[in-house]
This record gives sequence, C-alpha cells and structure tokens, in this order.
Amino acid sequence: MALKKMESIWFNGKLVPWDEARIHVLSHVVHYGSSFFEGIRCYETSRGTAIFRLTPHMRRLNDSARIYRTEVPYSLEQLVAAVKETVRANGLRSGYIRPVVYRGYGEIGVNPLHNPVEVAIATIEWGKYLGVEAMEQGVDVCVSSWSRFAPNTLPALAKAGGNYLNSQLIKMEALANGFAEGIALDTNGHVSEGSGENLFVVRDGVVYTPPVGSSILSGITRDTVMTLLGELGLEVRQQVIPRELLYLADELFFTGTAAEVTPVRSVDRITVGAGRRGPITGAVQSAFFAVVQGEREDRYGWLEYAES
Ligand code: PPE
Repeated sequence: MALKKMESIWFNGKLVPWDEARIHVLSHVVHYGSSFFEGIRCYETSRGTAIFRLTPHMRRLNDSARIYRTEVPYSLEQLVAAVKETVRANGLRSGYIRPVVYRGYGEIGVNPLHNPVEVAIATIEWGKYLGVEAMEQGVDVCVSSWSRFAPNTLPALAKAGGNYLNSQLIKMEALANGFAEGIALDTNGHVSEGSGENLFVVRDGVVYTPPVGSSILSGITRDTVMTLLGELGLEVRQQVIPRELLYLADELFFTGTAAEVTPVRSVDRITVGAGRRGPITGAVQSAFFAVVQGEREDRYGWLEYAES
C-alpha cells in the first residue's frame, strides 16, 4: 500500500510533523531487525472512530518487547492514550495504526541492550489487504517453499520486525508465481500461517486453525473470529493441521488486522470447495464487519473509541 502523508506521528512522547519522524542510519534496528510492532484498524461508527481491540494490541506489543528483554518506556495506559491522541490529531475516521518500538542509535554490535528504546505511532490509509474483489471472490494461494522459523530460532509469538524477513520471502515467492499469498508450513511440515495472516480451515461443518505451537502469531483477529464462530454455534478446533487438509477443505479463509476475513478460493491451483466464498466464511465475515463497524452490540468491549 503506497503511503500517503498524514499530519503527525507520535514520536517518543509527542506528536511531530510527519516528515520529522526520522531515525539515524546507524540505529540498531536498521542493521539487526530489533523492532516490535503492531497493526491496528479503526473503523468509522455512529459513535465516532472505534479502534478495534486497541488494548490487547498494545499488550501484545509489550509482550513482544519483553521476549527480547526490552522494556518499553511507557505504561500500557500511556500507549493506549498515545494511539488515541494520534488518531485524533490526524482526524482519522477509518484506517490503520502502526505503533513500533525499536532500538535506536548508540552502539554498533549485536547486543541491543545499550541502545535507546524508542516508540513511534503512525496512522496510515489502508484499504483491502488482498484486494476488494478478494473479500467476495477469494484469493488464489500456494503453499510456500519457505517454512516458518523453527520454535527455537525466532519466537513466533513476538511480532518482531526481523520475523518479517521470513514473511517477505513467502510473499515474494507467491507473487512471482502468480499467487496472491503463500501459506507457510512449520518446520514439522504442518500448516502454520500466511505471510501476514492466520488461517482457518472448514470441513464438514467443523472449523480448524493451527495452534500457537505451530509457529504462528497469536492473532487478535484469530481470537475474535474464534469467538464469533462460537456464537454461530460452530466448533473451532485448534489443532495441528496436515498440508493435505488444505486440498480437502470445504472452505478456507485468512484472518488478520490488515486482511480482516479474506476467503481463499484455491491452493496450489486446487479449487477449495465450490471455488468461491463459502457459507461459514460468509457468515463470519458478516459478523466481523458488523462488530467492527459498531452495527451490533459490543458484547466484549472490543471497540475503544478515539474520543474516550
Ligand atoms: N500472522 C502474521 C505473520 C501476521 O503478520 C499477522 C498480522 C497475523 C498473523 C494476524 O494477526 P492479527 O492482526 O493480530 O489478527 N499482520 C499485520 C501486518 C501485515 C503487514 O503486511 O504489514 C497486520 O495485519 O496488521
């Protein structure tokens, strides 16, 4: 998605003009991938801009940093307030929010600990991640030749900048071969996730999704969708998924903040189900958009308003 400038970026404690949120080329993060980030969407509702599950996102940001022995110099409450402040300052009604914590300028060398921990929060215009038609028609995907990282290499539960080198390989390979996205297997050969999305598989009315032990990011949309599927009376099983189940599925769909709920219509050129968005995918997609757009009761306190 091409970036379009907005007014301000929250940068180490205060709002600065968009062009002034800059770092030095010798910042640790540039060389060693030492950053943690979040992607959050906000939606226009009749009660104003609703930031979807803001607090859980900022909690995950802290968790990601903690895994890497990094203390974020702001409390959870301060981070939540900072996101709201940035959304208000930019007059953002619906869009995407990108908070990032990174190791800045100070020392060269692998050890990050003597470099400052810096925090920025930007707001971005971001439409449909895999295209507008994808939401109805579904996307064509492949199983990647790249695996997700093994559990004792990079911790998948941390949403760390460096992890996305793996995602970039998956994504570029998929695009080069004419697919919209790639699904990675874990190092045991079990289904893990897309380059930037979690995956759900439907067969015979039962919904499956890989467990956190399958080198996935523990997606907040994944959690949301599991709740919504439960409300629809569907059983969701978090279990190890063999690759070939992808070829036998009645329905497949991706979930993610950017991807929202996106159907998959083929895997490795094998048609999924009827080759279009299936009924369970359709139902969960409708429920998802009704919730995020404030069109139904916010039963779980998922909407956090920018003005509050
Ligand atoms: N797995 C990965 C690897 C991932 O990057 C994301 C989000 C998810 C699962 C879904 O997590 P959640 O957003 O909490 O439901 N990917 C973010 C970045 C995408 C990008 O291209 O940048 C996102 O969707 O914001």
